[in-house]
Amino acid sequence: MSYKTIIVDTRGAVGIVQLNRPKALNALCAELIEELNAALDAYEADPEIGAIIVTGSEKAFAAGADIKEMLPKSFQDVYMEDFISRWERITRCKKPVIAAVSGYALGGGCELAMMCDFILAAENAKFGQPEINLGTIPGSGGTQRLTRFVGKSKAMEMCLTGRMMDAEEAERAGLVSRIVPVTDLMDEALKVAQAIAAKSLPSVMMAKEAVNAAYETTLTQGVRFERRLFHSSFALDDRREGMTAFSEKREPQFRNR
Ligand code: CO8
Repeated sequence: MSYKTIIVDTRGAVGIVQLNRPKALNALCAELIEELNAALDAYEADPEIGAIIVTGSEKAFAAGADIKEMLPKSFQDVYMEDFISRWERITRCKKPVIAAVSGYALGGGCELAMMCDFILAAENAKFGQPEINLGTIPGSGGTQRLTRFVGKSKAMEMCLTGRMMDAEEAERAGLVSRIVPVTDLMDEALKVAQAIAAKSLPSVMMAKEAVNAAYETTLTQGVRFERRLFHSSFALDDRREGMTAFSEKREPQFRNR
């Protein structure tokens, strides 16, 4: 399938989506979101793919929702079409999704990165929720996810002032998993995605589901959910293979079942 606003590529078991509207700093328009969702559907359905990377350009992961597209919309328009609900498809991916962020991740761009499973940041990455400067507020989880990642004080300051956070501050605050040099970003993202894709996919999916449950449940419920998934993993051939390989001092041969 050919796309106009994204570039897709696969490297072994890793599916890559590169946001590609360079003239608009990858501003997220409706067409881009539909294409991103289609690419995610295809990677989810492809048994050869074990991990997905979403990235942008060196200058911008994404500078937010497309302001020019939003400008003429009325309350009725956004309310009736439930504007932005289509943007959250990425949160329903069962396969792991890594955001490789270089440059600006602002507004919806920051929200999109936070919807991924973790964020790998280049040294020049800048995160922010500048919607307040446009007379509006974050609309796709910015006030909620950012607060869970970095705590109330920082999230509140960023949402009320529109201040950007650089990569170092984002790493200190727990928003990104780690920082790498700009030129190494894709190599590092691929390395970590390939390492994940080499594991047993059903156990990767269980681990992802369990970590995500930490955001939705109490500790007691979360631990119980984790225990049930842990027990379920004993039904996997891959669990037997992993433990057998350890005992036999060899690498496991996972078959995703
Ligand atoms: N929408 C549309 N066009 C944009 C956007 C955007 N968000 N950001 C940049 N562009 C365009 C500019 O208009 C410009 O186009 P042109 O050359 O035709 O004038 C081009 O990209 C280059 O931009 P600049 O000349 O401004 O580049 P600078 O390097 O000077 O500045 C900045 C870079 C600081 C990133 C600046 O472009 C900027 O402030 N952009 C807007 C950032 C912003 O406010 N983002 C929040 C948008 S609102 C939002 O995201 C709501 C979220 C809703 C939920 C989304 C769900 C995922």
